[in-house]
Amino acid sequence: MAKKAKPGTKKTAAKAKFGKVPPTGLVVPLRPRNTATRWRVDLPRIWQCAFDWDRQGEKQQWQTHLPPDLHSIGVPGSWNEQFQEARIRDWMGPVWFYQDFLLPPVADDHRVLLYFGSATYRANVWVNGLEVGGHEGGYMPFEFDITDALAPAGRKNLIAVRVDNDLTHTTVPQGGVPAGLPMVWRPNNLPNVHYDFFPHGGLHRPVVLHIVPDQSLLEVRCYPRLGKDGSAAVQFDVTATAGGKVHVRMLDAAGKLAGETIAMPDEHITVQLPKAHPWSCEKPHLYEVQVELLDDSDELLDQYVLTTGVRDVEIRKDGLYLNGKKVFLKGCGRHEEAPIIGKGLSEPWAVKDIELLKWLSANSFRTSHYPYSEETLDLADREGILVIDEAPANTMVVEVASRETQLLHGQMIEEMIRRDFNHPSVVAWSLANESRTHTKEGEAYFKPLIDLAKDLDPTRPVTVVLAGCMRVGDKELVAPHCDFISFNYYPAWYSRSGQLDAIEEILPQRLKEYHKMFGKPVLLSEFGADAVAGVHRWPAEMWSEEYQAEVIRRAHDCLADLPWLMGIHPWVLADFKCPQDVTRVVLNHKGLFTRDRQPKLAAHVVREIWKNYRKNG
Ligand code: BDP
Repeated sequence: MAKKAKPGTKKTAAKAKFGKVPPTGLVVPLRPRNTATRWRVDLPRIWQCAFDWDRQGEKQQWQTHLPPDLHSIGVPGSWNEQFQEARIRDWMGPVWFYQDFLLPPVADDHRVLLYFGSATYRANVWVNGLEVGGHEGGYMPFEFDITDALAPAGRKNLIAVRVDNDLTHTTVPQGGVPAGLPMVWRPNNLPNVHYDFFPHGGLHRPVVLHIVPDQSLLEVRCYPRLGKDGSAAVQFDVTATAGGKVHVRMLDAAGKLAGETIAMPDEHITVQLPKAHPWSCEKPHLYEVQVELLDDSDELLDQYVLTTGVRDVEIRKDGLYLNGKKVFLKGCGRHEEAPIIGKGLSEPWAVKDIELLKWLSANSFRTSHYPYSEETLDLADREGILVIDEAPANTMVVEVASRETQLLHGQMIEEMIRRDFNHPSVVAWSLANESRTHTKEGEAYFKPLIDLAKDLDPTRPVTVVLAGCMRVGDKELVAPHCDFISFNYYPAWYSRSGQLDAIEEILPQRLKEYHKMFGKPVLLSEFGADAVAGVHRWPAEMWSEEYQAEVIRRAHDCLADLPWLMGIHPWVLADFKCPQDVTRVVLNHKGLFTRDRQPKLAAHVVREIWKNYRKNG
């Protein structure tokens, strides 16, 4: 007999736009490296590009016939700041990139992969006119096997890439979301995104040929576990295009063999380290991991080399513990961007930003509001800086998102976790910043994403950053599913503007409320004030360096004794470019440093405070 539906069930079912988000099992490309079996060939860093203003490029065969109006463009880099035209600065549509290359000699039993560190926001790629693939999402690597599209030896190959930065209600992040909807705080932004950073577009990370053997390794994941007796066991998940024996060697920082194992296909791979050197902020010890795929006669099929660290991370009631020791997070949110290059990778800028954090005595940062380059994470590994790795989802207005958006968001989380899994510096996953987390629909959107992240990585805590400033009296429905609370809050700036006393009066109060409500440690993941460098006012006034410094000093004073406070991250490390809007003077000026990385007064104040602040957690 058919069951009778309970009253109201039908309505709820019809409304259920979001659902479970299973892992897709996608493969994130291994970063191209030279090894005994692999060859990385970097492509030239000046490309040609054409702006597809009418979006007719594909119809007009731009994949094979280069349009007449070509510009030179630096890659990695964004198109927005390399030219003198406002139309190019603000363009969020398709742009075609061209590069040609001659192939070096490639052995018959090797494949040629074309690898992109990232393309913002989506890319379609042709080689010699043949479409080889596409990718959506602006901050993750992707690669295509182009072996069958290549020209005969000695002839030039042409790469054509259509990069499109057009964002809609259903992309991640969203764009063009109409005014009037909740969280669309800056409806007049130009370009039309409602979040607070410039939507740079382009080929933002290296483009590389990776020549790999036919039978090759696809993915390597390390799960370290520290023993109580000073030993460690590192379990490896290795996938390859074909089964074979796997030989894993771990070398310590001095290059000495620390442990090794050989496993048959489908066997568990575990390397025992009798005397482990744990990775920590003070001693960021890294192991080199050499993974080899062998055939039946022990001939080497493929080799991949990476670095990792051995450490335990855990959230307890009162904060984050690394190797059993409490660590108070001092650091900042950041943006991976700089003048002219925009969001293009620049190793000197990456080094400088880590250097600034160390100069401040910081021990951490959040990759607000998208995953950063692997080069940046390597630096964090090497310098002992803890990272909260954030998916590229900012201010998600779930009301206009679709089920496809949720699945796409899930895919981006999966890519981030798979790409960054082996970095010891990454201690937590943040799945989004300031989104709709206090409605039933928001919960239906986020809870499956949290489940997905925990399923993909049971070893790290998961958070979704909450927009504290907007929510007095609202009930957070996503917070109970998170391992710790990340809370952005701007007293004396967005609320009670100009009133420094607001810091002492409402900041600890609000944090205490959240701690009481959820019983979890709380990270103050953003707070602060804009200061235009060179503007001075005493008594301190908004927009002056003194006001910003006072906001930050007072916050540290009044939060010093909250035992469950997990950390303090003033927003933001350096000023960064924003869309045009009446609330922004070209840049967001909440940086402790200017956009060209010179300290404001607040940087000196923070440096003084952090030297001794909550050293024991
Ligand atoms: C927070 C956002 C951040 C903004 C910051 C601000 O998380 O992206 O840049 O406010 O307004 O709400 O400065």
